[in-house]
Amino acid sequence: MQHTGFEQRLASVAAAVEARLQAVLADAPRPGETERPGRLTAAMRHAVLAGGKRLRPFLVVETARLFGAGEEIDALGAAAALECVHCYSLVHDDLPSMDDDDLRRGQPTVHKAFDEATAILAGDALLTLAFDLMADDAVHPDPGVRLALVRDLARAAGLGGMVGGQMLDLAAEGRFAGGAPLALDADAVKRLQALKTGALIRFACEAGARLAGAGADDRARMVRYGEILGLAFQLADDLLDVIGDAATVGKATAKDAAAGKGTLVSLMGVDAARGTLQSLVTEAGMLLEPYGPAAEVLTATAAFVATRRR
Ligand code: GRG
Repeated sequence: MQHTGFEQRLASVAAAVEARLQAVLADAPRPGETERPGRLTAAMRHAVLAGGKRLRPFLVVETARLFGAGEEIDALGAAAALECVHCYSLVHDDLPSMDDDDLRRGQPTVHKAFDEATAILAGDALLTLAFDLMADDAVHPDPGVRLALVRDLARAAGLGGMVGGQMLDLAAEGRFAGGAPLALDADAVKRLQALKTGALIRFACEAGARLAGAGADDRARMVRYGEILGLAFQLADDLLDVIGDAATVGKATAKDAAAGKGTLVSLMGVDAARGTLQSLVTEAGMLLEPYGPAAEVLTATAAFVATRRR
């Protein structure tokens, strides 16, 4: 697939998901709500609508498309739900007690633009809104499918997923052991990252397949594709921290080295990391081969993730 074709498709799904997020984050209460505190809604909008690549929603939509999801399925609704979880994680990750960042997507972080208490609540409310959206009748006519998505999202986001990974990450920085960073080996770093960033990406790929009613073999293939993509995503993120500049990346860089944090890039070096990224893209392509041209967009996604600049 041509690079421009891919970019157009990414931009078009991003615009569609953004319109959906804008609608669910309107000032007016949703059915079943009586009131929406204005400051909290504004902070949630700041967290969600200030740009972002919308990679995870894109994966939901494109994997659903690959397996032929029909009109009766609202993949965009499921995608918007997942993006709410992602945005909540960024808001909480930026808090003074976590990464203490002032800049995200080139904008002030939520606790800077508002205040810390509002940022905590905005994150909490985005997380719960995500499950509201995922459980919506419109997402899939079969309640069993919706329930499976809610369960899988909870697992990907929680103790054995992203939140657990964040805890391991803080521990690796030496936050709970008297201050010295832990010297993790590559395997330990990979396990940490599979939870912290990998779990949501993997969920995105499986969710699209589940929405479209793909069989167990296809779902397993999408899970593996999601794992490869998650690894590549994190490796690229670590590379950007070393070689990117804050203006392009949209957030502070060189933070890992400053925190004395071991990453795959610090363990293997920049050149080996680039080589590994290339191998991951090749592996993703091989995995998608059985689907032919229909999967070109997912192959292009792997290349995009590996070479991204922001
Ligand atoms: C605080 C519960 C909790 C979890 C935080 C995801 C996460 C866990 C922290 C984010 C810190 C970070 C920079 C991780 C590296 C990978 C990552 C998630 C980058 C941001 O995701 P992108 O690049 O962001 O998809 P955009 O802005 O494009 O949505």
